[in-house]
Amino acid sequence: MAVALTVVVPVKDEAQNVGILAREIATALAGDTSYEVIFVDDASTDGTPTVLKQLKEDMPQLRIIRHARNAGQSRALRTGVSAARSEIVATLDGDGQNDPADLPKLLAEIQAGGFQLGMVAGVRLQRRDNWAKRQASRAANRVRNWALKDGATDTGCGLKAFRRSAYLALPYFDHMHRYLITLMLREGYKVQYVNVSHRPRLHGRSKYGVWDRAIVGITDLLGVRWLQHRFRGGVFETEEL
Ligand SMILES: Nc1nc2c(ncn2[C@@H]2O[C@H](COP(=O)(O)OP(=O)(O)O)[C@@H](O)[C@H]2O)c(=O)[nH]1
Ligand SMILES: [Mg+2]
Repeated sequence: MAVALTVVVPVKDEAQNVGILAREIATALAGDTSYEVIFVDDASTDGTPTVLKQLKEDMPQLRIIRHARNAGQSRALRTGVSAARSEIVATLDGDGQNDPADLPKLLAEIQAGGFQLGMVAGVRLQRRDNWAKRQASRAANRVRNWALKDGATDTGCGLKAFRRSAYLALPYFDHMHRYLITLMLREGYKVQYVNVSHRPRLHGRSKYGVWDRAIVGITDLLGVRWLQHRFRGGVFETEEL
């Protein structure tokens, strides 16, 4: 069965968050849109699998895919996008910090755009993270923008909508989910931005620390810069009939 939209949610140890989030997604998309929701459980060690299984009993749109071992957020996203039954895919974080009520806005934008619009990216106007994370993120963004010059202001926002085929053609590497905007632009796609809300994490803890993120961040920046240079610009091809 084909659907108009697939919502992909990567989760690692979010037992207390997934139930609330799944219901919020269903509320946000109730109406005309045919959709499915794929939770990609990245080998959680808490009660996440049990909660998801229970949810599925009264949410027929729900699909659960489980990694046999922990493989990270980028890999979980790719697993979900690969499994999606629609060309338009939206993503959001599994901890409830992104508000599913923003999904219809992103969906409307990506549907209204032509095939050259690769992605609609959420921009969190007011971050609801602690002070240390906000400062670290601000500093990281400055370095990132200096190195990549792609105009992205909030690359870390989990709320995004894109074309499945465009996403699956991007080069894959661990942590690539932080560079999706850059990678889309590199292929010659346009990226549009939509302001979205952000909420505090209600349950569980963040999976990323400030320092581990900074260290892999430097290697990633160098790698992504290299990728930007080793490219001749996007090509949209036509077939002679
Ligand atoms: N699949 C998967 N998801 C992860 C992993 N680490 C974090 N996530 C998910 O990615 C989202 C963002 O992570 P979070 O810890 O909230 O990061 P923060 O908001 O930047 O503090 C949440 O939905 C997490 O459950 C991981 O190793 N694998
Ligand atoms: Mg979070």
